[in-house]
Amino acid sequence: MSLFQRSRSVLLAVAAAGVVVASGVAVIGTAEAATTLGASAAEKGRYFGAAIAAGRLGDSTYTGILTREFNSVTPENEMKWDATEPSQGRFTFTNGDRILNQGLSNGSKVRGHALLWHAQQPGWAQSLSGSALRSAAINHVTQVATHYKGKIHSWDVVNEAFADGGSGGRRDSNLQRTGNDWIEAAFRAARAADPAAKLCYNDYNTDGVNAKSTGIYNMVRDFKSRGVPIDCVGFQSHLGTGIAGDYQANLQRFADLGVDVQITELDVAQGGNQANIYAAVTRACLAVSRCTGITVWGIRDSDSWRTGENPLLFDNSGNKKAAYTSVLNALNAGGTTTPPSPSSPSPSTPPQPGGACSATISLNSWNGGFVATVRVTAGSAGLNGWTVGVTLPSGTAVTGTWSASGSGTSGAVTFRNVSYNGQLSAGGATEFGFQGTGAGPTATPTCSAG
Ligand code: 9MR
Repeated sequence: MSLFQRSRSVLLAVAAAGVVVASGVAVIGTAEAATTLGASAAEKGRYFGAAIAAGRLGDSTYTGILTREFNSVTPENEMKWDATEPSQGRFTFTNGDRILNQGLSNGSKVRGHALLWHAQQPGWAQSLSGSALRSAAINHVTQVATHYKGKIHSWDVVNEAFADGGSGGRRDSNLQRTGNDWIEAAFRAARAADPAAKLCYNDYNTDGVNAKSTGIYNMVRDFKSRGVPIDCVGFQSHLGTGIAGDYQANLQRFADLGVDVQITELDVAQGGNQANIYAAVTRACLAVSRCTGITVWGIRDSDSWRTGENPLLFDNSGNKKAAYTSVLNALNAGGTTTPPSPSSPSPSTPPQPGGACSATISLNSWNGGFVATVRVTAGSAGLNGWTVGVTLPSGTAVTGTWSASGSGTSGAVTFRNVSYNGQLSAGGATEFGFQGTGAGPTATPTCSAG
């Protein structure tokens, strides 16, 4: 279980018991409404997050609100290409790690933002083109996703690649000029580097059914039909003084393609409608079972990139605004739907082994490769060590394994537990994974003790 999964189960367990922890005070009783955004969202199986800046972590008003209210963080700038690879092949993760550790130490999820984007590229990448840029970009995805492997809830793998206006097509950029398949190449590289992270496409001006959101919808549908690994779509939701009437319907049509949806950068211009628009976004997310969380793009108005627009939930002094109360009320009032388990891919019905153990496999495949997640479940006696056998189709080769020790790369291959996951209590389960080239295995794996 990764750190964030562990924290999430703790949060959910707390919520299920009707215990709300706010400002260090535990309030017991099912009738009590949650008093923070994160606790209330967690009761609905969702997260409520904020974009944060490493440079503000020394401000105690800021971190006080952050740790009290939010259970997800996104680095506002610290994991972007210019920040993480300022010169080619030299990676700097100091500030990204500060955001990561701030989130993990508070039991929060961490959204990774953003592996590839036409903006905020380092100068050296801006001056590249063609195959040199393509390989540099894919190397960037691989290196950054590998550095954060196992710790990121969702990655914005590609950000803002579609054009505004009515074309519904791609935005021109140096990345786009390397070939239309740059987005799927990025998603495949991200999956291979961090199989546990949900992989999102993220964009703005997509907050309703329009030409741009439909262009993205068609890309996601195509990716799903061809097995390109994509798990989620981020709707930035930088909103003005109105909200599209079909905001929720638009989220739902993406969810119906088989991806999660997330509100990733919410902020709303201050005006008569600010509180109502925030509430409408919150209700829309709660009404779509695959809408797994909301992130606001900053904490106090003074932290916002939208200088002078006061678009956030806390004023410059850190006081809760009317918009805050309206979001909290909407969270407390709503949400009869629960998002699917975050541990996907995993089988929906757990196996009930009669023998020592059993194993099931789930695959994320694409043309030419796959990532396999194998779930090992102990039988009625518990286990002190396990071995899983997998038969690979001809032409398939294993290229990497995690949380198990593999033997063989083609044909009949076996995987044994590593030191920390061999002991399973009766009925207990653990997961390991491997990736490979060629077609993924289709036969049920064998499992034996020892
Ligand atoms: O909030 C970010 C701001 O501090 C940066 O200067 C800016 C640089 O382009 O990026 C802002 O964040 C953007 C996000 O990464 C992607 N969607 C739009 C956000 C607001 O511009």
